[in-house]
Amino acid sequence: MSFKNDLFLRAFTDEKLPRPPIWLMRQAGRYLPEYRATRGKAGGFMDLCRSPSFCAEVLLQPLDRYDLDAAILFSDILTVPDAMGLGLSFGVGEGPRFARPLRDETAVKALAAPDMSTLQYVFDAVAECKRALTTDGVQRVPLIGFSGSPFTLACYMIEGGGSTDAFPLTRRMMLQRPELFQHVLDTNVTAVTAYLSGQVEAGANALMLFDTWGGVLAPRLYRELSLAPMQKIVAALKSKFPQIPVMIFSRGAAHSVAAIAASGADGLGVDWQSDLVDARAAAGPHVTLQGNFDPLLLTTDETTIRRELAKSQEGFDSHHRYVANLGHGITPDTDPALVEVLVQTLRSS
Ligand code: 1CP
Repeated sequence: MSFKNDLFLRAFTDEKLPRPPIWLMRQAGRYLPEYRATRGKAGGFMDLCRSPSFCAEVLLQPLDRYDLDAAILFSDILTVPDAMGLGLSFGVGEGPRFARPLRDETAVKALAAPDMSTLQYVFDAVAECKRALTTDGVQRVPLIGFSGSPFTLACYMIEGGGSTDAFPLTRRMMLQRPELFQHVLDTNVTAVTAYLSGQVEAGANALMLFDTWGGVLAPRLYRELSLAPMQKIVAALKSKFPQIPVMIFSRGAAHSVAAIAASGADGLGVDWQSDLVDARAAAGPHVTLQGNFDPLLLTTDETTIRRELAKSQEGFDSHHRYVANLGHGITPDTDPALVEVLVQTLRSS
């Protein structure tokens, strides 16, 4: 495969780059009017995810507007528990809901990794996204595939949706019925390994594990119940696909940067509540760091963005093993014009 722009993949080598590559978590999404239009055409959010051609359409929208160095598959982390039969739905203006969350022993014991054919629509979306990025055999930018982490998926599967209170039902099962919780994690490890392998086979050039909720755990439990399962996945993927970079993004886990860096992952996401300089000191020089601008900056103004970007990179070598990104996903109230300011400011850094 040849790339028109492979800067993102080169950030996973020891090469000194002319500038840091840039992409933005949730770069395709509700802040873009053209995304809202496509979603309207598709029907609901899951209808969008189930249509490879609509996925490719929204994947290209941020790339056509901004000068970005990577594309991310358009899908969601909750496709995997949906394929396990938990019954995912998205109400209008609401977060995700599962009709059959894992609330008791019977439900947990019945849980099994899904047949990957139920997720064929995601692999088809990867292949279609790849086709949409490619002209005359040359791929515009690398394509990132992704999954939720076993722990983060378990949070949604047990709670039955999002939580504003650190997933109390999930943490109660984890504390009181550790063997049941472990079964959920083990099932997720098997499912996520197969799911990400399928994405690579369909054409993904790099992989990312989104561990949005690992940071609700105390450091000891984070390492045991969030990082350890991710490490199993990373080991399996690296033995099958040694050339594919794998990144871990654990939000709120600054306490464990050194452990994440030692996990075998090629890169780690730094959240907006951490410092890049501290993360580099803890991670050492051989792991790629990605982050960590506050997504809220994209709802401020040009002067604030320029000032904060300069300050947050002081004393940090952004040309070596670094991918510029936000420290969490773009929010729906983002001003698309400020995304342009951010990208252009980073381009000249
Ligand atoms: O209404 C809509 O159109 C749906 C909004 C939306 C979008 C655009 C959801 C529902 N998911 C997505 C796409 C998505 N989700 C992507 C691909 C787009 C891109 O990055 O360009 C990715 C990588 C995700 C990952 C995801 N989904 C995470 C992990 C990353 C993170 O931001 O923390 C999580 C936690 C989810 C669950 C989810 N899906 C959607 C929502 C609103 C949520 C959060 C639910 C909650 O806990 O409140």
